[in-house]
Amino acid sequence: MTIQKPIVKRYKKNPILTKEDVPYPVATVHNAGIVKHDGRYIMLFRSHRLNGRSIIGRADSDDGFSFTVHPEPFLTPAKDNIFAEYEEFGIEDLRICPVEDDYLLTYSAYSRHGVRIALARTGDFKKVERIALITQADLRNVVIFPAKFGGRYVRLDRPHSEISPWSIWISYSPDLVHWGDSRVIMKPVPYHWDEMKIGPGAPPFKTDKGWLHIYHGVFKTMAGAVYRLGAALHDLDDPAKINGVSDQWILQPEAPWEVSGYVPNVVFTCGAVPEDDGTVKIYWGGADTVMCAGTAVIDDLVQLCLIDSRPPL
Ligand code: BMA
Repeated sequence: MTIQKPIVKRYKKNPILTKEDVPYPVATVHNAGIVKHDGRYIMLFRSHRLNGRSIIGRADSDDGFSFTVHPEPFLTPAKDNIFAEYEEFGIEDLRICPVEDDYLLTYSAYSRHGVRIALARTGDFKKVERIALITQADLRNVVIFPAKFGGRYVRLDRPHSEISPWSIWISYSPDLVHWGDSRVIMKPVPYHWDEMKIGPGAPPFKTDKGWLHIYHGVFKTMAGAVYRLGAALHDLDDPAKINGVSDQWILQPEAPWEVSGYVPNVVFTCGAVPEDDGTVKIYWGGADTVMCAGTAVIDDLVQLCLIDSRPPL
């Protein structure tokens, strides 16, 4: 089988969304979660406000490339109860996880206490209900699998550590609020493109060979960190088991708005939409400044994981 080159084909009219498209004052548009809901693409993107703290906006599209931003932000830091204390410094990098006819929204909640993950739920993208703060500090990048396993919800997460390079862990929950049985399942590889740290990216989606997870990996250079995207294939019945991780990255910063911007040399994903024609639309923030899109053939990503594999641990 021949794999399409490049593996991820950039949309010709990237970037697909910039701060100029947003009708309220923001400095950036990036790291968006995205799903197809009732035949339309809904994007929940992060923006830095002009005070440096982040909020989440909403943009809609019929074709997955051309988006219109709603006049008001979708989600801003909570004003009351426990969420207000932990979202004080802003909310970032939201993922939309389709689970049981609903959408679970996971996002980083920043405060003077560090960064932790909050979980909210929506069915229609109009009413949003905050459910719980589901990690302590410091944890980021939580994605929840679309299916339950042994009656439990399953998530990938990424604790911070001074001892080991930041790695991808798995945790389980009976009720979305209490999480445990955590263990590490995938680590960076020394002197490899993802050697500095890795983290969950887009919520995993089902293929006939396994759950495909597009993650980010970071390499430290003399000029700063380079963020790239990679692919891992989790076992269909047991997502803690990784059946293959692509040895090569699938996307690296190359376009002018990926190599330069607020944080140079960053492609960072929070969402991908698998399509019925066997392709997947992948969305990423370029240099923490703009939103970009591209497409890949799902089978190509699966083959890379299975044939050109590096060990997960
Ligand atoms: C990570 C997160 C992301 C960001 C990336 C590159 O640590 O903060 O939100 O896109 O760094 O700056």
